[in-house]
Amino acid sequence: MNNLTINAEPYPLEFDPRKIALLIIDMQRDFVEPGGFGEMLGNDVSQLRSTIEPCSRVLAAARAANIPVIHTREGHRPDLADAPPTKLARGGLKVGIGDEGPMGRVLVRGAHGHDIIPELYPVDGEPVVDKPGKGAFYETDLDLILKNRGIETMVVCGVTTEVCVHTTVREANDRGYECVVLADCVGSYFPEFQRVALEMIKAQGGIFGWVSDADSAIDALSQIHKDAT
Ligand code: TIU
Repeated sequence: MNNLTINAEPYPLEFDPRKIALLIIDMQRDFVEPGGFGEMLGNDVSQLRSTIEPCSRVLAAARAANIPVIHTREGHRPDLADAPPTKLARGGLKVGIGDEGPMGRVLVRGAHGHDIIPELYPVDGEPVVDKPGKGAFYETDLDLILKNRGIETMVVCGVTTEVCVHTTVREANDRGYECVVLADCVGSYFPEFQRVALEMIKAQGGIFGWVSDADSAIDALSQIHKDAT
């Protein structure tokens, strides 16, 4: 099958439909529901909830196009051995990482709050990458998973735009992947950070990626014929 394009900024992104994946970053209760890590940090988590509907439409389009879908979750082992002491201490939180919160232990694997929200829950065959850091490549097998599937381009959704999405897209860019971040499918607790974070990605000719939106991505994905992947 011929290459396709996604309408994006700073210019349309051409991709090989056999080499594209959807990456959904940290759409966990801990970030998008009250009582989780995001709220413990002092944030209004309702700021992120507008991402859920467009994300779920892109997820459905990716599944229909039969392209790989990979989910990530930020969090730690129950013994916290993979959590840097500096991260545990950061912010001097009353209820912080590893402590018991309304949704179980905050940002700990296996806790209710750590899991992905039901609206975007992975199905069989969609890898879930558990990451101890903000970047999805740091101390994970994401790069191996992508290489094994021949992935070169990623459509990126998730939270938060200026933290885990930015860190991951920067890491991906340095490894030679091309990322297109969907503006309405990524969210920040801070409207100003959302705006500037997206500007930063696409500035300077797309210094570390592209920016598009759910409808444009769905348009492009809908052109992928199921049997071509
Ligand atoms: N606090 C914040 O904005 N984000 C995080 O701590 N993690 C992610 O972005 N997933």
